Amino acid sequence: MTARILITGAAGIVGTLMRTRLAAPDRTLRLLDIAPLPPAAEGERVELITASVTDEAAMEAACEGVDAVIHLGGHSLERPWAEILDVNINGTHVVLEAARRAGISRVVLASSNHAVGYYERASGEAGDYLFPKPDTYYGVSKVALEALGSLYASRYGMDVIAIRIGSCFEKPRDARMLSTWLSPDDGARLFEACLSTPSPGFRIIWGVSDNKRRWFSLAEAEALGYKSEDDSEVFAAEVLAATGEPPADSPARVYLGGVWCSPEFDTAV
Ligand code: 15L
Repeated sequence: MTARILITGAAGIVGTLMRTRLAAPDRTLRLLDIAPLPPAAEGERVELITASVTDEAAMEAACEGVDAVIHLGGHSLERPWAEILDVNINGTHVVLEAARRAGISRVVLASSNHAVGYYERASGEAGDYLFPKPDTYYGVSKVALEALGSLYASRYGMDVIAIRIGSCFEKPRDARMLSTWLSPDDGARLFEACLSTPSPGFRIIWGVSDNKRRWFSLAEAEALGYKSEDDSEVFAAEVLAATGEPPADSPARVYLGGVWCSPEFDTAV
């Protein structure tokens, strides 16, 4: 059991879903975010830090006495290039460098399906280690995050796992998410596997539940000990009745990244 885990971006959607699920009696979660974090509940073993992942001194202090880092921090949606560069790309460097200086050997990085969003679904199951094909600046930042993770693993011998997360929400929200959904409980199972698997070196894995409509490989995640127990199919009727299926030729249906591949996601115009 990893005793003290630093979670960046802990006030975000995934961070919030993981806060209760990664809690354990013999573990302290050090939660860091620039946004306000709900105070500790009765008996909850958490330490709360308000800081940006781009703040080198704050990140160095946050890494003291930590056994592993789960880096979820950064913009989770498309933003103008300067913001992505600063928070997502530079911020990931700051986090990895702070972890290295503190002697932390295990880092789990939140990558995204948008690192490879322009792959067409028609090309078959998306394997592990798919070559980058980002759909946005956000997607580019996730490719950079993976590259930084690889560098820190190769150069410093750290164990770094980048998870290309599909869609981690309480429930799938549209037809695409019936394929890309990572249930919160499976998310916790996946993070636990990433924290405990012995000497993984550098890996890129998919973060997805074993959905009947799944597009992404589970092989590399399962090789680390992950076993999904959820399937979005239980929500299929409800989701399709509420949102329907987009037309077959729309980006939402053609690409792994869905609507992120449409012109309205171009922040340069
Ligand atoms: C992501 O990477 C986003 O952070 C999240 O908000 C979702 O949009 C998700 O991808 C997705 O593709 O569903």
